[in-house]
Amino acid sequence: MSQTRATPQRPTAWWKEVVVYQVYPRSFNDSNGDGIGDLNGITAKLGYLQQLGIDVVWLSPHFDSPNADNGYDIRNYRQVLAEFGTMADFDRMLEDMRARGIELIIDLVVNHTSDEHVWFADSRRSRDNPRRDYYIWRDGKPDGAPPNNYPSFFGGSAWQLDPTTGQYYLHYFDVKQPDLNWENPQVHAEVFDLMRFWLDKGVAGFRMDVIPFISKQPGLPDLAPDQLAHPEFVYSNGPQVHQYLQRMHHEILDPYNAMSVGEAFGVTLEQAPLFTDAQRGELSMVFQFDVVRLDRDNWRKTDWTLPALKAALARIDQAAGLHGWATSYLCNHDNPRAVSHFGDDSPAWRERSAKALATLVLTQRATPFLYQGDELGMTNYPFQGVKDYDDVEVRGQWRQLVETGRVPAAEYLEHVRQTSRDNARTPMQWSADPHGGFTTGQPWLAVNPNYVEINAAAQLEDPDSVFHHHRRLIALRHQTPALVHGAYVDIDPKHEQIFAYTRTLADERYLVVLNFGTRPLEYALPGGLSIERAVLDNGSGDAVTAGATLLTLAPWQATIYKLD
Ligand code: ISL
Ligand code: CA
Repeated sequence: MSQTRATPQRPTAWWKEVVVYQVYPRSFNDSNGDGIGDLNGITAKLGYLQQLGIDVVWLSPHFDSPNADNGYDIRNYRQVLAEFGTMADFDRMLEDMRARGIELIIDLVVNHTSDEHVWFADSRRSRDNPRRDYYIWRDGKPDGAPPNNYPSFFGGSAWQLDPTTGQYYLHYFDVKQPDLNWENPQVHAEVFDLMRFWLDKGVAGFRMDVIPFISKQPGLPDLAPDQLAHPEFVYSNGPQVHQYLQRMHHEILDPYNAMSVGEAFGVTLEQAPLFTDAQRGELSMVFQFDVVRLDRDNWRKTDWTLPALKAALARIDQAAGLHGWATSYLCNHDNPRAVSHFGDDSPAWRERSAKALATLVLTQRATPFLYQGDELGMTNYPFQGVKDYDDVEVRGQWRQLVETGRVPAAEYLEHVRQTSRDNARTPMQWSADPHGGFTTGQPWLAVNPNYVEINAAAQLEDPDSVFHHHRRLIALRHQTPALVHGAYVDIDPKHEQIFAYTRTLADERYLVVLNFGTRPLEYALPGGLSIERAVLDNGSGDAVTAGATLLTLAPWQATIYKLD
């Protein structure tokens, strides 16, 4: 679909109409055989993305970085990571994307930088360095302990003692990711300047990494015991966050009519409208964690039920309300693969359940975000020992939980196998060639051995593939305003296996019915609904007759119906 770039003159919220595809550059496509994905590799696959029909690419960090957290630790915001290519490669990629009607949003990581960023190198040099207050420095306790009990998400304390000046600096994530001090107006100026740099190159907006964290609690008091397990609820609730975002909107996002999606880690559904209500002038939309973290207690995997999933989605829709907007996603680079997490990745049901999940993601009243490989039904990786993992989060948790004897290794590995971020970071599976056609070299992270069966080349040739079902769903969404803007009503929230909801815009009414399971069952439509016709299903539905009110649902059937 050709999508002309939003221009400052365009008043419409163009970002409500798009389907976004997230590219994790390290794992997308390697064009020069060094085993690492790169920008030219992305450019080589733009025809594939155009065929899929997506409108926007969200590119995970492509900036110069020492890769302590795979690029979420930026050393130079205006330089492309050497392993990914050059600025000329970036410009060529962006030009080719836009020639194909694809917009690009990039990852704005400004809660923290790399400790190798020149700002931090200066800041740590002396207590009176002009850039000292770019970061958050505090004296330790009189006994030398850290300033407070804040934990890092990657294990250990969120404070690191820096011997040069004898003070601690704050890092919510890795020790190599010092938090920026947003109370310092110079930090605002530096961030707004780098945002302009990329917007002036033609980038259409930003995904904003843990953006609610940028405002810190005054005085940085200790967390209470019940807050320690989930510090994100405190970190995301600082007093200035909305002022900072309203300033960013006023100075940058609004003048450029830029799309902005905030990673709202720790933001409750009651708080979400404060970020997305268009009348407040902050962000276009946010990622909520209520679905992807439904079955998570920190590093532990817990169970989930379909009614709980449905309730979370209904609350996300309500939180968007009339003046806000939401995102719809089941996977990203921080989560396990959608079909392994919420579907059934057994050989019998993987494809059909992957199509059912795609139907769910692509028919919400929200901007859908697909993660690279979702469109192929790629699955979690068969991790064995801790050495199979690359993720700094796993390494930190292993040190904190297993090496201290708090958690038996086998127990930790059983949970992290299911929840690890590395599940989604294994390389894209392009073909049945060695390493899935991702690289002609040695991949930086092992390719899932099931690439022989699950790969893009095979699916492009198979009209019933997961890929082509995504393509049909995206095309349907593009031509059906009710599936974008229509009111969302879950018509059977308590049902344990059926997910059924309507999307209504004026006199256009659609019904989406998903059978979340392998049990076939009869389903009598509640509320006097009757069907006009089936519009699109995942190859398992029966042909319903007009006026039908009783459905016979096959295992993992996913059907979109037009209602009378
Ligand atoms: O590990 C998590 C919290 O326990 C993840 O949910 C993740 O770290 C969190 O959602 C924040 O994610 C973002 O910021 C991190 C980076 O590691 C993630 O990849 C990024 O998406 C620090 O930049
Ligand atoms: Ca490469």
